[in-house]
Amino acid sequence: MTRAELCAKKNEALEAFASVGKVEYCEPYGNGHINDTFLVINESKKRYILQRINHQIFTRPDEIMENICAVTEFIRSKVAAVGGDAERCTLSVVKTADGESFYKDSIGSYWRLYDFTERTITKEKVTNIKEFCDCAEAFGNFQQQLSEFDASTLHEAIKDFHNTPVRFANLMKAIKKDPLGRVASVKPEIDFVLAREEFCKTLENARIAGTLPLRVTHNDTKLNNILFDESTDAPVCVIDLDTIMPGYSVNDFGDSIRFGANTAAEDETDLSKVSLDLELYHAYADGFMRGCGGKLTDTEIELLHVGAMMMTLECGIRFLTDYIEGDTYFRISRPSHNLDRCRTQFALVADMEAKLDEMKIK
Ligand code: ADP
Ligand code: GN1
Ligand code: MG
Repeated sequence: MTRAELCAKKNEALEAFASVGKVEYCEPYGNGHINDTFLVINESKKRYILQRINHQIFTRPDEIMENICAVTEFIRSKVAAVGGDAERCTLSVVKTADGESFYKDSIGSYWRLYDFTERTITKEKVTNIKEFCDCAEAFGNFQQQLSEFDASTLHEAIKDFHNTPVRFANLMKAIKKDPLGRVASVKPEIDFVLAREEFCKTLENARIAGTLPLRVTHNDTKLNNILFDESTDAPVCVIDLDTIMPGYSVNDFGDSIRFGANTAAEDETDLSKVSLDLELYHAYADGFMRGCGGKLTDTEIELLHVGAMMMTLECGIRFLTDYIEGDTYFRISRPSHNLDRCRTQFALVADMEAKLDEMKIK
């Protein structure tokens, strides 16, 4: 879709959310890789977040919105019951004039609207240990808040989303197809993955053996998916709820480490800057376990470091697959962006392997 088309469609969508009234401002917002996000301001200066759901990736936006409505209502009632800030503790879905949680436009794109959570900021990079520890507690707490939510009622937003052996198999398929002839140029990266085929199975094997429980998980626990209070800096709520599904707690832990305890950005091209910050890692582990309220089993705690390596390797595999397939999944802003992201992930995996003993939670 061109920018002009997107613009026309967002106006059509905004009309469906009649309660917004006259719109004064609507411009792209945030740094997400998947959905199109806009900040909307109406004539009363009330702010909203409008998103076009990427339905190439989320093939059932109706199911995603059912998940999000159920989970946010559950969290809100839990927080209200203990006298907490029910308004800001989770996302608030704005309904269309027809009472729906999303709007399907005339060309079949899906749109949703949230109240903008005021007096909050998002962060792309960790600046101090306390902030990372707070983030850990927020994601741990999110899991705890949902511990009584019946996971079997959730739709599987993306099949096999964090099933690493399936991600491995998808890479093999992409290599075989090689639609753009890129495979020859990424041989070291492919060899890196092939050497870790057995490792990819670790968590799935633990689940099959019955030692790793399935929980309601967030599945995209990046720092920028938490809103922080702009004055106190305390976490206010967890956002980006598209990928809530049954999953492993260690993967929620791991994805945060991948993104936040890396001394470099996700797409850094100078690989000498990439490493695991062990101090951040352990601060996060402490905060996460505290946030989970003692609910993690011994096996989960023993596998936390595996989750960190797994999410980093898996994300690298996904970036590499997308590079080989022609950058059809993750939004890129330069031709080799996905390859750069992949190399950063693999450099981080290599550093984690060197620090394995120090990563184990004792
Ligand atoms: P993506 O899936 O593309 O990452 P997100 O749902 O994470 O999309 O939203 C992108 C950005 O928009 C977030 O990082 C955050 O800065 C901002 N954002 C999203 N929802 C809200 C909200 N309810 N209030 C304030 N900011 C928000
Ligand atoms: C995507 O949408 P965003 O940027 O929060 C992706 C995650 C990846 C992440 C890598 C639905 O998340 O799985 O870990 O990029 N989300 C989806 O930065 O695939
Ligand atoms: Mg996000």
